[in-house]
Amino acid sequence: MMLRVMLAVLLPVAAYQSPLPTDCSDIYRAGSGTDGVYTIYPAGPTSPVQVYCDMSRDDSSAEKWTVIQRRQDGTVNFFMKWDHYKTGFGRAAGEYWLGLETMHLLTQAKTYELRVDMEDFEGQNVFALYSSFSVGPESEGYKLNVGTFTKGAAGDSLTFHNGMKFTTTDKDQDTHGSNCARLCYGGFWYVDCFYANPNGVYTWGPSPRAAGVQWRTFKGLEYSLKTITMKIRPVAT
Ligand SMILES: [Ca+2]
Repeated sequence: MMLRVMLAVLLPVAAYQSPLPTDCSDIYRAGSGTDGVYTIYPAGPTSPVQVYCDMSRDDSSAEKWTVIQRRQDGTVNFFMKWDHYKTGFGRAAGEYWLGLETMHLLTQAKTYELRVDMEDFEGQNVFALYSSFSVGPESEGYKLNVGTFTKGAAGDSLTFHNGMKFTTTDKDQDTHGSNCARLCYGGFWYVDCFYANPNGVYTWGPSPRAAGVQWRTFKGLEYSLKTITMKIRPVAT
């Protein structure tokens, strides 16, 4: 009887002292400082999500980057439908899309900034940094809210997409007369259609049409990038 009472008192306290991590910053604070795949719980203890944590970039900050999208070798098909973009696909150790629902849950819980790292096939590495990033609820089409472009030699190809709902081949929420996901072979917060197409077809450099992995202000609309990674971290308070 005595033991049962003690457990009832102790268990909630223990759970409170070790909350499950919701992003890579939480994992870093819990003592893991190396880049790699970790498990986060943005939707609670019954919904683990595998994610890649970039712990090493920008060592000076106590906040660390959670990768939400990554292309690097063309091994994962990104020409996917709504349900896949909603729940996520690919593997955290390689190419993947974290999922719109998880992005929404993460970015409604904390204020995040966004960094987009990219590389061409000639070895140029550039980035674009945005002061804030959040994804609205599914009931509002997973609308993109991106803050000010603050710096980066990649230039600003994302502000154009700010405020747009997400479009896939089977869910047209763009402003184009046709469906941009079909025209550009991806899924994104298309307008009519894009300045950035990070989820386009992986086509190894020069691309004859605007359907590759593209960032217009870096390499134009006829060049598909070697790598592109979207990552978010809490804004230091
Ligand atoms: Ca349309």
